[in-house]
Amino acid sequence: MINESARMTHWGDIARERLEIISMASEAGPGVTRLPFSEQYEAAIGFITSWMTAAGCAVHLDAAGTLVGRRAGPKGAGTLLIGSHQDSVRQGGCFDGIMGVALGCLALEKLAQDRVELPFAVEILAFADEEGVRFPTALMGPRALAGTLDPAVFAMTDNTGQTLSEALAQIGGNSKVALKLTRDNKDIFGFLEVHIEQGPVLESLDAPLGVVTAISGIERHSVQIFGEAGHAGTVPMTLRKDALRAGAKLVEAVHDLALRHDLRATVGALTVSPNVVNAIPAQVDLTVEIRAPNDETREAAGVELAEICAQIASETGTQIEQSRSYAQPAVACDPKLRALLSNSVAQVSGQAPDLPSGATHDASAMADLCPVAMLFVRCRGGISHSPAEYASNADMGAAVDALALTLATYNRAPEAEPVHV
Ligand code: HGY
Ligand code: MN
Ligand code: MN
Repeated sequence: MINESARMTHWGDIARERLEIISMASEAGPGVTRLPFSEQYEAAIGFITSWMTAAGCAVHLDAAGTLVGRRAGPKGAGTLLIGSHQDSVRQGGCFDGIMGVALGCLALEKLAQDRVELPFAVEILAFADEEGVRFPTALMGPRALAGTLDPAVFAMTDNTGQTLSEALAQIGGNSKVALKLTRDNKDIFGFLEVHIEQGPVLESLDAPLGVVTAISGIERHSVQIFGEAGHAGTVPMTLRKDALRAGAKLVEAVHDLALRHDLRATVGALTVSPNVVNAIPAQVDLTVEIRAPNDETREAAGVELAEICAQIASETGTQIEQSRSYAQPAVACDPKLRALLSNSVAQVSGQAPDLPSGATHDASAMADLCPVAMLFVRCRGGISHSPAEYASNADMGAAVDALALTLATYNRAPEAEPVHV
């Protein structure tokens, strides 16, 4: 359990209050469900605008649906970007993504309160779609800024048949203009993302904060298994072509694949048709997601998945179609920004553990624009993508202090490696 430190953190309390309020910008049901370009997304825009304004920023919504809060700096001094995503998974927690936006704004508020002038501009970015839950794509906002956005994504549809382009236009975005949002990387000298760890490492170290070394790569496969519908009472077991039996074999085989390659692999979504008690499943559609800090390992596992599908198809008399629908390379965090963050974290919390991120983030795509670094905040029980997700006020307050210190000391970047206290 997290032993709440005695330290009452003014900033952590404000963060809690703001996150509790914005968590109501959600569909009904357990936890937070805030999908991109939905009415919940638009409700959240109002709250985040007030946070950014309180942080002394001029606020605008860009054509990709990213809310941008800019606090100007001396002319030509360059810009440091801070941000994360405001969307959530279905029935997710109150912290994933949005906490990074809230704490970024509070760090600017703290600096203003401490009368610290920054020798550069800062932008707080609230990206619209990091989770990729509504459309079969993700990271549109950071990719627009990095100039790596694939125009084909705008034709992708959600489960109602609405295209990404239509959904974006509904909130005032514009897919054509979004393709022209590429930032000049000479002006942008870094992107910092604060994020709940979504894992148990910091809690196991009794550390409130940690600094990310690298972000795992990810690939997603869609699999369709075609069997033969039939009467559950009359078709002998030996004559069946049961799509769900093949699916069950595949779920187990994916688990074993992950153990063999020491990576993470998940069958997260699965549908059965006709999905009735007295008919043999004729078709199963499922997704396989593979993640690893090393791209070669991940890609080798992706190739092996195809062989596994072929093997199961012949064992069960079914037909299996599998294709890779999404891929994102692993990203190393920038050594200089990491050193800066580590020094601040060490000063604020007495220790600065390094750790990799198994989850992917907006920083994964921002790395195509500029150096990136991530500050992790302890996550109770390592639980995330769940209503039970929790970060303490004390830890969020420590993150605000560490982020503010990092901004204030940016120009005195340490030459040495990160300080380990
Ligand atoms: O899936 C992820 O790693 C991120 O939460 N979108
Ligand atoms: Mn997430
Ligand atoms: Mn996230």
